[in-house]
Amino acid sequence: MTTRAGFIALIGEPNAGKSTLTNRMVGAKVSIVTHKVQTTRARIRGVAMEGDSQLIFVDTPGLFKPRRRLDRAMVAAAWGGAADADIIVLLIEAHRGVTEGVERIIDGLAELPHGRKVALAINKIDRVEAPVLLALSKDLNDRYAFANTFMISAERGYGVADLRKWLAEEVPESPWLYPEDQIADLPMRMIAAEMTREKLTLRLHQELPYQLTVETEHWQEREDGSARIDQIIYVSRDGHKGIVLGHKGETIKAIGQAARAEIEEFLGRKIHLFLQVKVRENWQDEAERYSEMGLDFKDGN
Ligand SMILES: Nc1nc2c(ncn2[C@@H]2O[C@H](COP(=O)(O)OP(=O)(O)OP(=O)(O)O)[C@@H](O)[C@H]2O)c(=O)[nH]1
Ligand SMILES: [Mg+2]
Repeated sequence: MTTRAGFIALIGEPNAGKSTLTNRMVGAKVSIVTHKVQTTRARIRGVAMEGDSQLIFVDTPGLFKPRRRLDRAMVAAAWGGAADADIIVLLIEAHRGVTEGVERIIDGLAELPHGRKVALAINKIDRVEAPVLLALSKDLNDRYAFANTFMISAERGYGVADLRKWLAEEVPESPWLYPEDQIADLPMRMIAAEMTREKLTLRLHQELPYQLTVETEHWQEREDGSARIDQIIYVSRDGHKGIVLGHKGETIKAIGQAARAEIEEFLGRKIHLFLQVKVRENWQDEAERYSEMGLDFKDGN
């Protein structure tokens, strides 16, 4: 049997649907998804099998004009993921078309190692009519020599099977790189922290989700098969702590319940989740916070 395996980087503007597509390909939620931009902060690998091919999807942070140190580290992680991959899939939002951000990304593609294969996936086709799609596809293919173009809805699953089949043929001949039953390449403590960050992002407004980070501090297995997980939510201001806690601690309680339910579902066993909020004014300038997130601190320079 000839086996194949390769890394497929999913890149695009924030909110394009990269994490949704990763999860759909893997068949499980390995990367968090919200309706807000800049949800994913580091590279997250999800593993999928298609026939004799192992497809390792590299979900990346969205590409945007970075301002803060954290932004720069995120964008560097995304381009780094693209540079290391066997195949790149650029996700575009069908209803937004060729934005300034998309133009900038296409310019960036020219700087990748020569001969890198890039496919185009126009996502969210459930939101537009067919003629719009055809015009958009032509416009984008005039701008860059994509190896192939797919029209998909990551959320509903349209067109995803075609994309997956094509990728399975395109990845290089290689032994499989992960055990067949592995679906993610991210420590469980990080996945658990991400799940809590997702609930915080969904629940808190405006800038606050961007001003916090979550870390799993302790993970203790218990004899009854359950686990106790202690996490710290770092916020940058005293006022933020109050908002995260909420009146009589109601906000943090709801967030904790939602996160626990999701971690339990992922692990298939009982979890006791304890959340603590700490004010750490300069967490965005601390190298350790970045390594906990899976980012390179130096990239933020
Ligand atoms: N209508 C529609 N919505 C979609 C589709 N795919 C993703 N979405 C929604 O788009 C939003 C962003 O999805 P994500 O998967 O978090 O996007 P992302 O590219 O990972 O975003 P960042 O991590 O912020 O870069 C979510 O609300 C998704 O539910 C789709 O095919 N159709
Ligand atoms: Mg994402």
